[in-house]
Amino acid sequence: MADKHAEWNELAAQLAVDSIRCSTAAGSGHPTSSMSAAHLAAVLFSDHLRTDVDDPANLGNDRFVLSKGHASPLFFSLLKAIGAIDDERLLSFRKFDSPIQGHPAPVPGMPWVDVATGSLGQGMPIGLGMALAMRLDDLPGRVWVLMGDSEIAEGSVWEAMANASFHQVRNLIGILDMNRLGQRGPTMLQWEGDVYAARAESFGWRALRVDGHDVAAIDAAYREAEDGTGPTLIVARTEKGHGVSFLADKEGWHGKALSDEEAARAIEELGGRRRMAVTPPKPEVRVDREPFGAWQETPIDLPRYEQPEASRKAFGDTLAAMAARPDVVVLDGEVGNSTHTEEFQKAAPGRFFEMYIAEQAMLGAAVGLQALGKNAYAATFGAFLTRAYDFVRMAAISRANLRLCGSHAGVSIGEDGPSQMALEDLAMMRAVHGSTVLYPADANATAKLVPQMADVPGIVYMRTTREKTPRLYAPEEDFHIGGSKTLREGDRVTLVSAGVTLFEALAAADRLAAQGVACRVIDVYSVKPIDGDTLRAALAETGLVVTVEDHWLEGGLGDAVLSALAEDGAGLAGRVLKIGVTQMAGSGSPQELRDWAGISSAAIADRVRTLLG
Ligand SMILES: Cc1ncc(C[n+]2csc(CCOP(=O)(O)OP(=O)(O)O)c2C)c(N)n1
Repeated sequence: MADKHAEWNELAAQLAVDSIRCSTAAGSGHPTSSMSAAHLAAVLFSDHLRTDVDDPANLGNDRFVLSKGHASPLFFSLLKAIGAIDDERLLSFRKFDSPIQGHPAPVPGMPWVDVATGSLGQGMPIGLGMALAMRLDDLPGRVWVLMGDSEIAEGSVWEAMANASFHQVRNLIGILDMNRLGQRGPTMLQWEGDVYAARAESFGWRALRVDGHDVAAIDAAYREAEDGTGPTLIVARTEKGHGVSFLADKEGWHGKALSDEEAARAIEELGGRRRMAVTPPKPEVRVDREPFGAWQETPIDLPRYEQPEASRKAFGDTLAAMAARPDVVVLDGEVGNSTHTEEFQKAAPGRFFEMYIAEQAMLGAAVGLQALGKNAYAATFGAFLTRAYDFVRMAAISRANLRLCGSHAGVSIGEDGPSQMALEDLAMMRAVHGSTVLYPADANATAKLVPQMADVPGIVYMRTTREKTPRLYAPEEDFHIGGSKTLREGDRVTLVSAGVTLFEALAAADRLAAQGVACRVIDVYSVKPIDGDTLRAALAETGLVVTVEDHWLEGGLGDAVLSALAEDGAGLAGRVLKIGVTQMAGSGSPQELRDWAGISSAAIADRVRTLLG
């Protein structure tokens, strides 16, 4: 055992030295945040984390999530120690075009990273999703999440911890690197480990307290945490910059690389460079990941609608039909009877996760589930997805595949008033890199699009409507991402809309037709990618495009249309008018509110008549 201890201590020193070397070479980075966790990481990667470095995709591997992503020098030094990368690669840290980026991300050349981190407070929700995925697949793996002590002020950590104990997750282990300091100085609780432990226990976790530089104590805590009795938080008292006299527990060193001269002194104090290599324990099982789209051909018995129905209900019904696909899992934020994910819950209760009113934990868990091969749909009111937007942003950096649904769009939700109205959701989801944004108008269009969401890479968002809308399309009608439907063929003006306001646009076209104004009406159910060819042709042929949406004018459907018209610099001539919500709504009936907002058929027809003189 003494040999083991010496080996772990040597490895910890090497990790500290390499963290200094790579950050000094880069001229930036977080060496002291890495050094505090060097012993914790050395013991974990030498003897506890069961992973095959040559087979990082193996679903049987344990998972390590560096929630304090700024400690990337430590992580990349670990990758060097286990033979995943060489020293030259390590020293490419933060250089242009290197996969060894400022914070870990699953970029090409970096298959040992499952998810991007660096926005603090995300690792625990993601780890929870991974742990749930392992349970679904009956895998014996564990998930280890390394967090900072300033980081743990994030509410998302506690959302996930409450959900982990509620969902009786047994294979999730948090390691709290309690080094007393944050970015600009001391943390709220500094070294009050008992308080962290008591908080964890009150959230239904087991808490273990250790000296985070005592390898024997760390090893013992890991062994205890591995017994599978419940989620465990290891509260490890550490020193930031440990092992170097002028760094240890000193303020003012966060996020600072050492100069060459300081690095030389620090490395000398740490006992110089080492060339240790370790092999982590092998995973118990080897399980292949299914290739992307493996379940695409599964026959799905789609619902068919003959009567008016709400698109949110069609979303839920279609999800229930998709339970036939074993890869599909669904999460909801305690509004399943509003979003209608409850239909999936009835069909496949074991693959439904009620995350309660914890939208950040819900989206983080969805990212973790998809990282281990699940096809995760998550839903809540569109308005409440805004509070988890940072998770969506980071999911894009993770190259995650997420299927999101926001119900209760626009002023059309009616009486509940503005706190429940999604009026920013199209803008926020359009702005996500590589995203797809869908906004079907009727139940049959919804039923056709929900399954397609499952097999598009990246983040796919569907906006649904609260109220029932008329049946516009036959169940046989085909819809595809990037497509549109031209519902009226007029040549004086083009009305472009989607979702609930499409019906107002159609009614406006009827009013105008009665006065001899022939309108073209286009349903852009695919807001991103949008059918630019059809829109450009419409502007060229009618000279006037009017967009109508139940969303703020900024960033929504109208701006999507404008972008498409401007896309190829074709020098199109014509006029464009955007109609959307511009005033803060109150309560009222859906139709009253659409009239008031100026997005009803009468208002649209008036605006068009004025424009046409
Ligand atoms: C959500 C979020 N807010 C702020 C930051 C900027 N930031 C990076 S590291 C850091 C301090 C983290 O302190 P701690 O969690 O104690 O980790 P340590 O570096 O001390 O180990 C801050 C505020 C961030 N990355 N993410």
